[in-house]
Amino acid sequence: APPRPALPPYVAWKDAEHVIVHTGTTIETKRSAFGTSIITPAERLYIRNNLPAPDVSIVANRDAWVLSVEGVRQPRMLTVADLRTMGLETVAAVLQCSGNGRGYFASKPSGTKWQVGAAGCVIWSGVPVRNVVAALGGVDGAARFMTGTGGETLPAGVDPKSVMVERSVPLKAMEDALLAWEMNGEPVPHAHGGPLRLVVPGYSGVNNIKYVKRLAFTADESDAAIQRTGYRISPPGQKHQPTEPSVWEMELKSWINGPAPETGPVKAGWVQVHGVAMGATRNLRRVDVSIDGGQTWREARFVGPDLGRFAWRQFVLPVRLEPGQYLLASRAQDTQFNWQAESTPDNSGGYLNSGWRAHAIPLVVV
Ligand code: MSS
Repeated sequence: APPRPALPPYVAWKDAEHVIVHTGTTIETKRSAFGTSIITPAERLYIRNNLPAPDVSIVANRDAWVLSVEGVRQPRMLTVADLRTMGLETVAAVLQCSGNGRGYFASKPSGTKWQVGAAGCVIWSGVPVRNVVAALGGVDGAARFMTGTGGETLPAGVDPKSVMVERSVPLKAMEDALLAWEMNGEPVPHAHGGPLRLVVPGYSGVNNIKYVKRLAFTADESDAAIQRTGYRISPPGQKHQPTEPSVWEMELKSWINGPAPETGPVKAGWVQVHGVAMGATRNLRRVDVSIDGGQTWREARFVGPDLGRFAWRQFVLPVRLEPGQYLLASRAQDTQFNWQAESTPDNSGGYLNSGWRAHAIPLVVV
């Protein structure tokens, strides 16, 4: 295999030993590096940039960052300093790239071959979008979508619509959305969207706009390519059509993080099989673990605090294992009795892979 690229300068502070650098704009957490205490540290959190990140000077004076709020009765430019006076909320939420798990689709869709590590569970603090909207007189009557625009400087000589990071989500997502300036107890790192990020809990990564500079309540979805013809669920091998479903809400999903294949064989005896489970937008009811690739299942135990429906939960199942080969799998159930799918239909973008079978991992016991 060719040597992995080194961490690029804008994320030189990441924990190189615990991430996989696919390219300068796609970096994932190793399966074995998630730990068992729910929150993903910034140093291990994945990175995905559709455009090169803006210059780090944008975080020199965080309070001065300006957000334009449009599609409300009294549109206004607000600084982060203004936003800090308008409310405060904290939410634990899974941040997961739409393409997480793409590497497990049989059709080998083009794009980064993410395994499980284009995801993390982090705690955001900021002002609820609904507070800001209320302070500006409410949304414009015609609005059906909430549209966020990234603060990147666009490359010259190309149609801005073809490259800009601008995503629309259904207006109802506003209820849970935050304009966040803090992540895991620190100012949002520049690489993760500081000074200000639009956080849409329950919605896949791409909808969580970094360095957000414009928040608009719009009658139509953005006509940027990333919205119109990007991030849609299309049949394998086909181009995305603007009429196909957009990648918005995430799916019920779980996977096992340990023992991970990359840490090698384990000794016979008691093994603590552990992983994470997310309900996307719903609370979890239970998680089952299998050591025989899904032929038989046993209920695992949740570990640690329940940080709410947008976070993931840690689970464990102690098993006593003889030497041999095993195939570890997990499947989650939400409080509405939905089970995690056995497999996700293949799609051309390789999005939202949540099937338990594809995420199973081998374990060698010696
Ligand atoms: N934002 C902006 N502004 N830009 C870009 O590029 N990307 C996306 C989101 N947001 C972007 C944004 C994506 S796509 C993702 S995942 C995310 O982000 C990531 O995050 P981090 O922090 O991790 O890096 Mo896929 O669905």
